[in-house]
Amino acid sequence: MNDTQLNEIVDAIVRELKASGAVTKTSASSSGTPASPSSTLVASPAVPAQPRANYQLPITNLSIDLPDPTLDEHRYKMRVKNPKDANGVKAMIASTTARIGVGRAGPRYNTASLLLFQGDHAVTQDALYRDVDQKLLDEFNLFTVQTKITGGKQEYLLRPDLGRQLNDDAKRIVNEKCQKNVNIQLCVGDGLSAAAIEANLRQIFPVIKQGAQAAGLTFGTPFFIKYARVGVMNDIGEIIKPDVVILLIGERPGLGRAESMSAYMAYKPKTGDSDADRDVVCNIFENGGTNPLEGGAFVIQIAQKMMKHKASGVKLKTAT
Ligand code: B12
Repeated sequence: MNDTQLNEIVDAIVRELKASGAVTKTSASSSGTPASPSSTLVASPAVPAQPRANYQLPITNLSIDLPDPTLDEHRYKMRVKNPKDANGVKAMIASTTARIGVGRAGPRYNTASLLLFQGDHAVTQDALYRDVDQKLLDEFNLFTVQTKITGGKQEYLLRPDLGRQLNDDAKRIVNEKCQKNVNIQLCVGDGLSAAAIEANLRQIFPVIKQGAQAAGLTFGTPFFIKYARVGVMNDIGEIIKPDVVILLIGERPGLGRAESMSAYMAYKPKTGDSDADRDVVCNIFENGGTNPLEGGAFVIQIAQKMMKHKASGVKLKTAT
């Protein structure tokens, strides 16, 4: 299906919604810019959409008369019509962040649920496809190296194996710039969410650095890895030979939850090590997850434990 056909379908749906009174035609949208029915109603594509140069909207002054579904009061609204036990449904909705009690229009989602899903999906896509803000990396003097990914985020998604290996330049630069044989080597990787790094780095970085120094541990030269997967820790271990590698990395974003970061850790990581040799402090984010300040302190405690038992992952569990 081409863009024109797709837009014809979208416009037909908008006409249907207008006829049913769900949308109204006004002289201008609230933002002052004419709202695009197509951009509101078409499902987010798998890759960021390209601007459509030649397409002219048949309706230029349309606004959608629905409340913002991402606001909490609408996000957690009970939408089941005529429930047998309204309080029971409300209690279930309040007990989880899962999408329950959303109601339906015949066999379909109702419009508010669909828009919420699409809004959340857009947040996820933005987090995944965006790069970490360079200003943030500069604030912490993090130089950037890259894995063997050369074809951008699309290749990153399709080739996790390449994201687990530093490219040759990266190996050389890390070898030149980084202090070797340190106790703690901290690295930051974009992983699957730039937003996660941006949301947490400012808080967690100083806690880890100062925590290490306060514990009398040497803290190596931190750096940033673009297109990073967890397994890249092995290459870092081979070059720097630290006791513990800590990799702060963006977790796979959930729908509407993009700021969750993990700290993956390993004792003397080396080629061939697997996740069984690693530990993870996951779900690091403010307001609902592991607070980044606490997360940083926890990471240092685990690092000390790893050094004490000379082990990480499953071996550490069996040693303690
Ligand atoms: C995707 C995922 C998986 C996938 C990983 C496959 C892949 N190639 O991506 C699969 C299904 C294999 C998996 C398996 C497991 N997972 Co898992 N996983 C996740 C998830 C949803 C996202 C991870 C992510 O975004 N990583 C970042 C990206 C950039 O990393 P990556 O390099 O692409 O992928 C690596 C990591 O994801 C890592 N990994 C995934 N899970 C785990 C768990 C542990 C303990 C470790 C050390 C590493 C690890 O394996 C991948 C390959 O190296 C998280 C949820 C979350 N909130 O983080 C849970 C999560 C990390 N997993 C968890 C667990 C418990 C497991 C299992 C132990 C479950 C089990 N009982 O078998 C196994 C063990 C993993 C292993 N390889 O040994 C827990 C960890 C809790 C904790 N603090 O210990 C989490 C937080 C889920 C949860 N809330 O319970 N997992």
